[in-house]
Amino acid sequence: MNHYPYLKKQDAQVFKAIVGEDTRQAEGLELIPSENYVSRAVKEANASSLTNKYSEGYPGKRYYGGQHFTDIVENIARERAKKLFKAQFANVQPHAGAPANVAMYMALLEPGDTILGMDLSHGGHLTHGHPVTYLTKIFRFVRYKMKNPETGEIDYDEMRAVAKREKPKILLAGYSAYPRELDYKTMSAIAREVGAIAVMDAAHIAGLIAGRAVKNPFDYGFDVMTTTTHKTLRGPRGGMILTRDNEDIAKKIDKAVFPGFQGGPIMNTIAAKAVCFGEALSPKFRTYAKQVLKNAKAMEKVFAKEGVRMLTGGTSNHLILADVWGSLGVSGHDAETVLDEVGITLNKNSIADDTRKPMDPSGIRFGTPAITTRGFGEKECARVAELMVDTLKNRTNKKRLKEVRAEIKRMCGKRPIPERLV
Ligand code: DSN
Repeated sequence: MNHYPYLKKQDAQVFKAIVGEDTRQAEGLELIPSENYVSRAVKEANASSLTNKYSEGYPGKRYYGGQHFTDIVENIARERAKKLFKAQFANVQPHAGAPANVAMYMALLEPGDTILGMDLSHGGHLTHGHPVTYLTKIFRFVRYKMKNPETGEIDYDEMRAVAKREKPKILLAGYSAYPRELDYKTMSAIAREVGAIAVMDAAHIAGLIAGRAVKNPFDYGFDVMTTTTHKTLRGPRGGMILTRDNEDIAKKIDKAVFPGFQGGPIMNTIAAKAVCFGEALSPKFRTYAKQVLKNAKAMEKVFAKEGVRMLTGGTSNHLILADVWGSLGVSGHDAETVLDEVGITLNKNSIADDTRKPMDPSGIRFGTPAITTRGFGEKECARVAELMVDTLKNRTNKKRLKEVRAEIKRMCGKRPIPERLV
């Protein structure tokens, strides 16, 4: 079926590339843990006439006329987001996760202030203070790490000592490559002891929090949560900032997002966020979020049986970080390439204190949000994990790679990407 009749007639080049991507997604397995498939309803909202509208400001307080329907849409998104995450305030305008973090820093800090966050090589994110970002020219970042990469245990005594010494204004939880839960209660207590604001970057696990499959940092005294909306939350590419109950903080965040940092909100995306939040409020989404975790556990079991080292010993969330260089003698880059060849998409990833370079590190990172949306259960996920190890062990055997590719295509055929999610 041709979903793009006008595009096909008008612009054959772009049409061809988009259809190519549609086919790639349909016939391959998406294991990048920060990706997912949105519903047809989310796509329709995202492709709507709202893309034509400028709406600087917030509902009821805009700088341009014609805002009757944009106000309705943004208010729906805000109300649903608050309910999902148990927050009193929501700003749904950040264009993505990194802009959400930048706006949050701008709202809560002065230049030169200190942030205590997780080290990138131990699972943190670039915006948590990696030297390659411009943020490090403005703010001072200090880091905490895992005490033991084999268990994932964080040294909270050390975190407390660093917080007392460095006096951060923000104590930042959250990560993009850490497979365990953090101790929000202890982190929140440390933040209070040093007068810092406790912020969670929930970009990766927002859907798991919304689906009640993991803990909600707001239940443990966190003040602010930033997130993306397109990962486990299964919405359009975008960001959001939630404030638990402090109106003063919420006002500062609104001002920092607009006019402080961004221009006009992307209103078609905000409509798609509203639709996604509506889906995430459904009981079916809770079942989905729990299944994401069960599926990751099923993959963990296979990797453990095959003797592949997993950072932190396994997973308690949606992702696994495997040391393929240490265990199978294949680098992260080469693993990513050969798995791509058989139709499994994931990403190379540095592991804690990696001795290899970021573009060819020791690890791979993969997860179950997208294949769970596709309807895969534990048995199928275990089979996918077996095929991954098989592929990595037989990476020079072209005949075997072809057989694996064929099996993956068959699996995808049995589980097409769904149009309806609730
Ligand atoms: N690119 C995202 C991820 O894959 O985790 C983080 O920004």
